[in-house]
Amino acid sequence: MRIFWDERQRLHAPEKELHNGAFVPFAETPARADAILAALGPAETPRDRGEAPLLRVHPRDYLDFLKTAHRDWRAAGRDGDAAGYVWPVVRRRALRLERIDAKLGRYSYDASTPIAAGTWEAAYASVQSALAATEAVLAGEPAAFALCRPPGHHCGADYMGGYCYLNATAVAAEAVIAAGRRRVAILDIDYHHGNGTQDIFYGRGDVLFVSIHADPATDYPFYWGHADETGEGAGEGATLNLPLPRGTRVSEFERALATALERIAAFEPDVLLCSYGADTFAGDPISFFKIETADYAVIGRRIAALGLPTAILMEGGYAVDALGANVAAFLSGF
Ligand code: Q9C
Ligand code: ZN
Repeated sequence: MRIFWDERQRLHAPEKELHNGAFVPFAETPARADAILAALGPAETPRDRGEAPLLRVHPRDYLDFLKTAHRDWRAAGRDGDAAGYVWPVVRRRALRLERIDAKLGRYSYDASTPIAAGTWEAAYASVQSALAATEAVLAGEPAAFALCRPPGHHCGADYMGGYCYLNATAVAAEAVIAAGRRRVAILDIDYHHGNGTQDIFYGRGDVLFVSIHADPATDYPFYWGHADETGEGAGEGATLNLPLPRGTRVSEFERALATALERIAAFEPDVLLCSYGADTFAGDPISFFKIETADYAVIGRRIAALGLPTAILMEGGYAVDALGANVAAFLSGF
């Protein structure tokens, strides 16, 4: 299988994140990529497809914010990584925001997504890897893998969150449509609900979003991913959320997966994009499912059995020692 990764994706390396009230080492590290590359072998560097594909999803002002945030943070006399501390939840309105702290709040929804010196460059390169894998699939590869990190599925059109700054899966979906294909299905099997991806396509009937994830009643991102979120307008019925309880093992996961795959098959998409997170692993330090390494091969095989051209885009997975084996097992199913 063709594997895409750009060395610039290493440049994103925040020091700390706020976790359960304390600052702890940032979990979404470049070492994750090292672990995956060590298990998969050499990867191809994607060709640079520019900013135009990103602009199909993300507005100009948001990209400008991401590019300049860390510089503005330093200019304000701050050390370390840029992070917001106030969010415009009440009586929100369009304001011309100058102060970096105001912009950080405007363009984010949580406190676990700091901006370091290399964040823009890395997130941009991560999307380029996703576009390369998508193009390979459009050109006839049955499946391709993009080692996207930073990940993307919590990021909306104009907000970052959950370690995500640009939504690579959403940009890939729009690239598929721009290439003249009619329908795209997204299957998100990260432990956490892909709220950013859902939000971007919530009103769209040509992009099906199906997600299996930890019940947001107990797990991040809490406010989205509930079973009664089904889309709106032209997108009514084109969102399917299958929340599962903490402690879920592969047998229950497979039941939800069967439901997900049935819906995807009925949608008859031209391309499948799989937002794959290995944080469903039993040993994941921040998650609570009980999937084992060998299970991922079975899950991969079930998805591959749809027979759809499939781009697999990396999301979460924080048990670094097992991450390479988990990703390799999943890809082996294809
Ligand atoms: N106390 C992805 O897997 N932090 N993002 C949770 C819980 C955010 C995970 C903190 C987790 C985001 C792509
Ligand atoms: Zn996750």
